[in-house]
Amino acid sequence: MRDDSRLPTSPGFWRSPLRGPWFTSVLGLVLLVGITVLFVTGLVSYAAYNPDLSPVNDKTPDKGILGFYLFAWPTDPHWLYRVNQGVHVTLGVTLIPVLLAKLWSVVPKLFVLPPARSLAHALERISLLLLVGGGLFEFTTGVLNVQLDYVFPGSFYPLHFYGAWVFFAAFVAHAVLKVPAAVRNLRRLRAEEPVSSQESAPAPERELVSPRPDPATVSRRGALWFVGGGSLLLFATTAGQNFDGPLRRTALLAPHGGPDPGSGPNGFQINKTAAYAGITAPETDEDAWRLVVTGRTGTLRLSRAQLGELPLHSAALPIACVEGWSTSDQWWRGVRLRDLAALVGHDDDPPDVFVESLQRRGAFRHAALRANQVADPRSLLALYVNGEPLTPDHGYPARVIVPAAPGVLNTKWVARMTFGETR
Ligand SMILES: Nc1nc2c(c(=O)[nH]1)N[C@H]1C(S)=C(S)[C@@H](COP(=O)(O)O)O[C@H]1N2
Ligand SMILES: [Mo]
Repeated sequence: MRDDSRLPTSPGFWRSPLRGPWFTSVLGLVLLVGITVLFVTGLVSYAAYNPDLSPVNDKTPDKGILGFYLFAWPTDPHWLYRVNQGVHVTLGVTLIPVLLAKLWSVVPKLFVLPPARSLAHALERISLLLLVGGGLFEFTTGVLNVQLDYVFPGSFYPLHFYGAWVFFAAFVAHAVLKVPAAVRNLRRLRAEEPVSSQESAPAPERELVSPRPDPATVSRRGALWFVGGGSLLLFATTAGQNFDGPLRRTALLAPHGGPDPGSGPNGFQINKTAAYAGITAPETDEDAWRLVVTGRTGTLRLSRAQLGELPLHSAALPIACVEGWSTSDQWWRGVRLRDLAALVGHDDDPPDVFVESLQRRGAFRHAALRANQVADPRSLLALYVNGEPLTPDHGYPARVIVPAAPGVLNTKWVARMTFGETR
């Protein structure tokens, strides 16, 4: 083999004394746990949209067998989506330094020549490309979606969803091959063992060790603290977006420059403003706006004043967005969805409902809710929040709020509700 240490294909090119089985094994085992949690919370998050209920809820209609695990999303506990999505996004951001350090620790392997020594070796290297490419792809699409607010209009969901399956399949194959060795390495090796004793490791792990290491400038343990410190910093500047009040201001990495929610009863985070959604004053005016409710016995047209005369109920529920931010519980007040169903002939057994907004464009202008969500006494067509009428940005004249559901299902500026239909 050529040994020209000016080329990255030569082992002598890579000089860091940090590289070796110990460093790679520690980072690998952290990612084993972390990425498994990301995958599970990601799948759960998709199920929370109730995609099999209606095509309008489903952003990946061609998923086929990959939807095998879907289930009717429950309404309890009411913070279910908030916690799931908070974990998914916050953990994903926190793991970025670990992922980068892990890739750095094995980067010499990407350059090893010949590209394949055998069929088995070729397959292993292809799976590594899927693993590295898939990992970078999932983390990048996730961060861009959270930070830039739908940079890939409509296509974020399929990219992130199918990417996750490719990545996780390669990840499982990799874990099956490597975890036993990683555990063995950590039993056998101590952090600061010299490079030479790490060289006694079995062949595949030996490839990580530089044959001509530079003198150390930091210990392996020190390098690990550095990576962990980076993760801690990201965690501390992201986690605050799951709360409101002073904690939210610690979320320096959460997207800023969005609509200012202001203060007072309606002063919690806004996703899309009324202006952005093209909702204008005349159509939401007291005398122009009617809620059109359709069901078994026909269609009713109700003004906001008529809705206000129906029995009103309160529920303390959060808004929890797929992007990872959420609010603490807000006090919503309005008409129970199941009472609206009863008005149009669904008295004892509330069915599914199709909800449409005044909004004319945009992916979230309509949504289907499942019967169990309609039946929950906390599910409301809200007219008030925290004791005040809804502001235009939070959905005036009326919006849906359902316990445990993702933000997307809480349709704002509702114009029409059709019971017994999901479209
Ligand atoms: N009509 C309509 N309703 C909508 C949306 C939308 O774009 N249009 N966005 C949804 C999303 S993604 C979220 S997270 C919540 C946010 O509600 P908020 O702006 O009151 O906090 O509204 C939901 N309801
Ligand atoms: Mo959202």
